[in-house]
Amino acid sequence: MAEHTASIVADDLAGTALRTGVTPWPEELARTYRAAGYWRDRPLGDLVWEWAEARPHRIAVADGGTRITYRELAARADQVAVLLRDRGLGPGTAMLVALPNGWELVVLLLACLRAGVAPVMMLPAHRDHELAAIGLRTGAEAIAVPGTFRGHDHQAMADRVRAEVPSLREVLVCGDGAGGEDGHGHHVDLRSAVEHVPSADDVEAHRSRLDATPPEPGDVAVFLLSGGTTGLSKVIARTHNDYEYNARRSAEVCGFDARTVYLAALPAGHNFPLASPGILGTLMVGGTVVLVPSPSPSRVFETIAAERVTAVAAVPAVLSRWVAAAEAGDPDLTSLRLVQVGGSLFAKEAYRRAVNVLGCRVQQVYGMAEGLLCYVRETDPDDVAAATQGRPISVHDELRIVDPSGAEVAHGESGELLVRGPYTPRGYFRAPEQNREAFTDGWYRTGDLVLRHPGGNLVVVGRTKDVVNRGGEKISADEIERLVQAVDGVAEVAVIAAPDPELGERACACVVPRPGRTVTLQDIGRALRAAGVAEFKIPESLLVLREMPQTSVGKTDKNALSRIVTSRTHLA
Ligand code: AMP
Ligand code: DBH
Repeated sequence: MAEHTASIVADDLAGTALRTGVTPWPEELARTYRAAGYWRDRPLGDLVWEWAEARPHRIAVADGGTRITYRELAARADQVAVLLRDRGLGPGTAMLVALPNGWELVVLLLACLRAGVAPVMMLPAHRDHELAAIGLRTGAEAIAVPGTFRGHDHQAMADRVRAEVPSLREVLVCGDGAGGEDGHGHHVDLRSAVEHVPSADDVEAHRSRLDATPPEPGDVAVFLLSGGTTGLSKVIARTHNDYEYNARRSAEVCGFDARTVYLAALPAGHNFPLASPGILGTLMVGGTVVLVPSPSPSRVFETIAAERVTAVAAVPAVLSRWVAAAEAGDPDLTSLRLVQVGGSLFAKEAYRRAVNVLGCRVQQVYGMAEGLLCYVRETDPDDVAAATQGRPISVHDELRIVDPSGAEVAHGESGELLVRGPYTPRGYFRAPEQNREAFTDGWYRTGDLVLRHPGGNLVVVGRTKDVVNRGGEKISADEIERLVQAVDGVAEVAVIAAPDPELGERACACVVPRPGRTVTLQDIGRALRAAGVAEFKIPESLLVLREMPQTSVGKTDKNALSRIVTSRTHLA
């Protein structure tokens, strides 16, 4: 009875709850985007059955021994979507999703889209600190976690997060031991739900129930995280209209088609493997998505050979590991047509080596969860492919390259990139303060320094934003500074990027201890771990100072700190 009531409530939800945090595009631009065919006014969930009907028996998802056809995928997604609706989750609600790559994640994502629940794309590496902050920001009502993954008890963590986030009611666990044995009886057993194959009658009933109350195309389809500029992690609301275009146009630009076998090796919570073109782009064109939970070279090579993978995305740090391993061994990579690389700077030399060793096309990608996607095109000459990060996917992507005063720089000069367009949202979700800094009249300030290559592509030459780009994983310096500031014995702190041969950058904490006190890297690590901070964000080196270098206007001089740290790294 209680469940029945909940389902009625969820099915009737207007979906407006999340809209309040979303900055809409101006009407005039929205009209332009519709007229140009970018925005199709169809919820992403509608596509699931369109795909299933166009190609019911093709393999949509392959993961180890599990192979799922497009029809089975739709049936399972609906099955889980109905479970969500029965739990009171529907349009206007959000769910933190922190599952590792696997077929279950794809089913859950599509289930969310079918039910109108906005998945908040977390990473399995996130911990209490990130989950709670993002849960509060989005008002998430559910969280989906693995059971135990890489030795960490995600179920117990989900319970702790639930205690901190008042809106959070439902814990869905995709793993062994969910909902029973060990005192988590209230958890929803997601594994059984994704594994259950519904009867033909149930499939029809689920489908018509879900079709009756679809989300609005301007609603939030997916929440992505930004490593962005200042403060706590920001959330980016991507609408059905803009994200559908994002994936569809990416697939077109990258030449994905029904023969594409795409390997999701980076965590699917990232925009790159999710929709650039990634998982969504592959499903849209009838290809097959293959997933691995870790991008280790051995696992990736085995999978490429076994599934005849044709396309894969990597960040430079991961790709360099693959290239080194491929040089040392002799993996069968003959099926590979395309390796995409992006997320942080990829050196020209690394590009050349990757092309030689992998023997396939290597495509640089410059993208952001905030929207804008740039791809090198297949027709670009080799020197352009080596030295640039591509160009935007849409003629309606508007780009400005500006100097610190906001004036446009001369052609070929570098400056900060500002962007707006049909899939670049006009503000972060529920973050008016950060939006004042990061958005001007709908223009997103990327914090990236770029210039135009003579051929028209963009070259990323640096950044103005205060982040550490650790192998493509962005860490906000400001967020870590707040945490380190609270560590016992710390008087002052600045977090900077220390150059690293493997990951590009790693976080370095520069600390002035309180008088008579010492602070060690271990102290910082222990305190941040106790605060439930994700491991990848914990500073990996420490510079102890008697006083903080300051600029002439009395701010911490991070350039001076970088010089000290870089010279020390060179000595080491
Ligand atoms: P996020 O805002 O967390 O999605 O991260 C996007 C940021 O990653 C961009 O604004 C750039 O700073 C960086 N980035 C992405 N791709 C590249 C690339 N190919 N080269 C250099 N930086 C990149
Ligand atoms: O770094 C990124 O965020 C990124 C890189 C490449 C991205 O979001 C994307 C492609 O879509």
